[in-house]
Amino acid sequence: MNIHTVATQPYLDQKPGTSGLRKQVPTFQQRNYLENFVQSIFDSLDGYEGTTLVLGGDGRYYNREAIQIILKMAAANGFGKVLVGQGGILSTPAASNLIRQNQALGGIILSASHNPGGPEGDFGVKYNIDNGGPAPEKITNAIYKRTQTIDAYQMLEALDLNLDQLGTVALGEMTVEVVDSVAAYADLMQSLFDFDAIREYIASGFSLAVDSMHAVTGPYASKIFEGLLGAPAGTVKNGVPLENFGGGHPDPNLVYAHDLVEILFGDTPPDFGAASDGDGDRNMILGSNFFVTPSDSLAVLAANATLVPGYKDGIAGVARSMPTSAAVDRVAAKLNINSYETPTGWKFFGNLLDAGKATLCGEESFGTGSNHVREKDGLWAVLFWLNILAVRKQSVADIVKEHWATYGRNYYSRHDYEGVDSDRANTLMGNLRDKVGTMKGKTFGSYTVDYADDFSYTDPVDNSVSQKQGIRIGFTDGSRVVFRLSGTGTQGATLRVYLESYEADTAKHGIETQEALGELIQIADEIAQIKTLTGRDQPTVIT
Ligand code: VG1
Ligand code: CO
Repeated sequence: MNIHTVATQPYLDQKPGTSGLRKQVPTFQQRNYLENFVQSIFDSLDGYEGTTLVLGGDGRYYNREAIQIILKMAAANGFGKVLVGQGGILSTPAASNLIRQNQALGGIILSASHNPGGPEGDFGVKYNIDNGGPAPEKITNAIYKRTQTIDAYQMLEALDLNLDQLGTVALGEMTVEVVDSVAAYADLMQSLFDFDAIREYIASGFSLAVDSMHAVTGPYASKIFEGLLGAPAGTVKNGVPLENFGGGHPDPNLVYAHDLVEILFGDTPPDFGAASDGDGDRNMILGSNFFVTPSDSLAVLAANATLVPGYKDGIAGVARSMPTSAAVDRVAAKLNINSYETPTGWKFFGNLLDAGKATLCGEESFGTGSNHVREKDGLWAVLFWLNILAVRKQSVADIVKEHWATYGRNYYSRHDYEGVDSDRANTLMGNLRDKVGTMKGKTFGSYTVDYADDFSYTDPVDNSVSQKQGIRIGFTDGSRVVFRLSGTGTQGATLRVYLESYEADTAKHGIETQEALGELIQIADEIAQIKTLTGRDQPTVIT
């Protein structure tokens, strides 16, 4: 065997963000850049010799090259086996499932999720641990620390493997198994949902459109919706994964998934529509002429969970990221279960899921999931909705409106200011941090501040503390404004402003969202001086 120890020098910018290390492709293509980070992952793990690793990505540009490099490094470092998705394809939830099913030590998922792909687009590397979930901060901090001092990595000299051929081959002393990217995941879905009921409902005329946005979910969606559930050919749009996602931005929201939005808000809309993001862990749910906010979606799933076979005995608890609306908290209160509030990013749900404290989790950013894996799961959420619809046989809009009538409506919107100058964004956040201590009791228009802080989270399982997770300003009527900077962007800064206001009165549930939040939007600008400091008149993206 020809194993080389290759000398290298640290790159100082390899700090993982909300979801792994994300950089522009040319950054990753710098000499030893990927190798340094991967070796730093390995160096941060204990006892990996002889263990199994799962490897795959969302199919974006540089996916295949990176997989060949990582396979040779894993072989040189003494891993026993790597399970790699066929063609290098694994959605994030499918990778999480494979890690769990195969008792792997962990997995490397190559994705920058919703960020655009292509030679000038973004690339990313995430490490997931043995529970199938994103590495917690303790590990990402250790990886980052290692990247600061790394001086060598291990590399096997070998020919590239054929990633398209299913089966097992040797790479040095390591085994590489190329596995079907979809099969195990599709089996898992069938164990959770009533596929017969959904199939019958579709056969009876219920119509749907699913947009994979030329990203990783294409093969999964085609097999599940058009194959197993018998939906007509063409139900899955943009179902072929492309290295540049067809030039699109695989972010399932009203702005970037506009093709699907036009279909669902068109003249002859189907009953149901859904879109997925780049790596398949997020989802957008639409009905005929109706948009379900992700926060409401989580609440509806929680309230209807017992209609679905996999959750028929009820849910132990729910968890939501801090900026996610409190809609699910109201469901939890009624079900008499706990609702946990965590920082942004799926890594904070892992302990709650492992400890059985939460069964369903969700984020306002179109991410929903459960204890079936340890990642958010876009197609799982779509199937959950389809199962509920097949049982209740009502429209999406009616189900959500009934939900509001029962629990009240949490009007909700996120305003993103993308590509803002980093210094200005940091000034804005710094100013807010300086202010929060003295805001309680102050009034703005018709709102009075009930609390204001920089969110800090103490994990109830391992007591680890995560600070500075976003500025929260809560008002006495339950409304909120939250400010934080994105941890997934690669250029400048993205300011995210989250707005929420609660309305109990059913007669007032029909107001347009931006109108309902109008006064709060102004107050957010007044408090944070958004327009002045960012130099922007309006957000880049409103979801
Ligand atoms: C965003 C979302 C967050 C999500 C993260 C990763 O992070 O806000 O809720 O968990 O993306 O999702 P940020 O730091 O940019 O706000 V994904 O689908 O990109 O893995
Ligand atoms: Co994603």
